[in-house]
Amino acid sequence: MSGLSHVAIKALSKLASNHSPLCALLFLLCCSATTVSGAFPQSTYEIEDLTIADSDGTTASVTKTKSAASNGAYFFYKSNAIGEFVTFPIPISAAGTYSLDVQHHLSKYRGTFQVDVADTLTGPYTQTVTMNTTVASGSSFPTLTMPATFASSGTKYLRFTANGSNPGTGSERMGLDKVDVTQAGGGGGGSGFSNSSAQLQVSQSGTTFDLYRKTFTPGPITLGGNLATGANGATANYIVIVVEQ
Ligand SMILES: [Ca+2]
Repeated sequence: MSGLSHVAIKALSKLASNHSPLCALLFLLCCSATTVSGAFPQSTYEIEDLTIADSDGTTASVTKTKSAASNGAYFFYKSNAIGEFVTFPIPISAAGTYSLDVQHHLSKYRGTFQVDVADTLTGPYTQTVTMNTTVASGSSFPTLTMPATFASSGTKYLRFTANGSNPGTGSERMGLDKVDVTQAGGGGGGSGFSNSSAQLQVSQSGTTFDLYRKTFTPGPITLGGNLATGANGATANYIVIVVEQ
């Protein structure tokens, strides 16, 4: 089953239990769809679920469960010296400028780190951003935003390198929770939607819709006009699919 079919089924399921005007729109979309092609990749990656592509060799690293973490868990990298690193592959669906939002664990047992990206596993690693925050107490999961530009689609590499100790405990360990990958521009309704590379064809005219996605936190959502700033190649209209998470 394709990712979009799964989305459509979830939308219909929601329609059956809640006859709101928004769900009626979802129903119209599902009945019109005849063909779905292309992948529908995630734009959120739980770091504890990613496969390590490279590291300095630190082996005592584990997945830790914590209710406040995204998906209830994060990846604990037991780096104990500045310069130790771990690298993960990240799929990028299209060339362009992105925001990579890295959610990480902050506590007195976490040091600081930098994030770099590369087109190949061996580098060069560039576009560095640095997480400079340490705390003496408490536990939280803040987000570090990393702008990144990719000249091509495909597998890219995200490297986390310990670059400072927690002054209270001397720890250089890293807690890595998730990465949200959002392409700048593209998608009707304004910027911030990432291109899924999937397309939707409708029966009436053979028109093709490019599918973009974005994750919102609960609350009111305002979508701009079809040709609002950030639109990329939009024409007549756009359709919204809502998937509850
Ligand atoms: Ca997580």
